[in-house]
Amino acid sequence: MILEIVKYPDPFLKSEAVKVDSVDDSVRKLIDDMVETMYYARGIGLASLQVRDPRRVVVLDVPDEDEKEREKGKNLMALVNPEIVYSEGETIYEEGCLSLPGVTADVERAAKVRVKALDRDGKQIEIEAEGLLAIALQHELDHLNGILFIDRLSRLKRELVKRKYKKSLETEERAI
Ligand code: GNR
Ligand code: NI
Repeated sequence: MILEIVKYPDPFLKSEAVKVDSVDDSVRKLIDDMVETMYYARGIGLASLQVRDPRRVVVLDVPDEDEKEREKGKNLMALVNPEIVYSEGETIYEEGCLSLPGVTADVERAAKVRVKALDRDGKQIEIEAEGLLAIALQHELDHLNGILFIDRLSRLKRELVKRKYKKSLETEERAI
């Protein structure tokens, strides 16, 4: 089932997602719906708060750098209760977000991360990532703590991006 994506400035995006007690069928249903919604929206990742669900779940399918056409499902992962256990280095990447369509900005993050989580069977897993996957993991884990990529910008930059976003919403309304 395709779910509606919550858009900024909806206050739900600022809430803190809650830990999942056990990975049961209802969590697997949420994962499946989030995967379907992520592909429908052409995102590389999606966090539960973006579909108005408070449970700590993220899904990702980040294409390989040498991948020309996106191969659906190739790098698909679902993470329950994900936590960053180690990070190193710095990198800057131009990020976007399905909850703030139409705007992007350069965001500074760790270059490498190790993430601990549960998979869809409730099994403990650990992922080591660099490149775009490391960036997307940090972007999605931020969402679970109510943090958007614009919150990682300087105040001036953030105000500029917010103004641009609000302007694009207004023109979108006028076009209808
Ligand atoms: O689809 C997405 N692309 C993206 C590009 C650069 C950095 C992060 C992302 S995540 C985003 C999907 C999304 O909003 N996930 O929360
Ligand atoms: Ni996002």
